[in-house]
Amino acid sequence: MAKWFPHNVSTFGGDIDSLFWLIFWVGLAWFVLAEGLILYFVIRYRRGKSQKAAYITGVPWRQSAWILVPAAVVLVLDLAVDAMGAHAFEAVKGESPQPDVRLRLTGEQFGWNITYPGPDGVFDTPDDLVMLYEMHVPVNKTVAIALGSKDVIHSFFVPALRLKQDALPGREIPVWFKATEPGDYEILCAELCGFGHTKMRGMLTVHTDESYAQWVRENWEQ
Ligand SMILES: [Cu+2]
Repeated sequence: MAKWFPHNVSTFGGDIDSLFWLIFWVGLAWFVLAEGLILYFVIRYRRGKSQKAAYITGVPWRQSAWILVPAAVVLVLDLAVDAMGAHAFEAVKGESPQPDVRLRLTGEQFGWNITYPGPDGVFDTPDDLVMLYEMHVPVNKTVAIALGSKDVIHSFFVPALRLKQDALPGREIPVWFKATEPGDYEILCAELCGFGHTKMRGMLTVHTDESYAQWVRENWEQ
């Protein structure tokens, strides 16, 4: 069933997938139980000669239990999922590891602007390199992204990295990842942002160390 997902190529992707399956199985178990009970009651208490419909006047606590007990169980399961997901949350949204590559990513109707600080390592200097739709990173290196938006809310989504983060105008949100396999992976916008939303796609190229060095040589130095 894990074949539903694109192949995971990020260090925290496994944690995200485990969390997905945990929520999936808990949800499925409740779905089967609830629908099963409905079916059982429909058949067991169907109209027949032997039974008369009861008029329920209400016995507050005994009947409330039908709501309160499942609500308590749902709450306990919810807190359990939170507790089991804390590790994944900490990995993705907590303190990011020391970055090897830093870049700025700005969503715009309808594209992704990717800015590299260039050879001097400082943003907003003449040697910055700005690319549209193309992100190049080395494999097994920590990439730190300062994510923003020029206009409306977008959402940076790379399914293969199990990484999705809204991009908000007027705010810079830190995002990080470490890709574990070289290849080309699709970048999508996961927030309906206007007429060209579906065309707001880019490509993340994860290079081997040598091919990243070559890409830097060919693109950073004039
Ligand atoms: Cu968008």
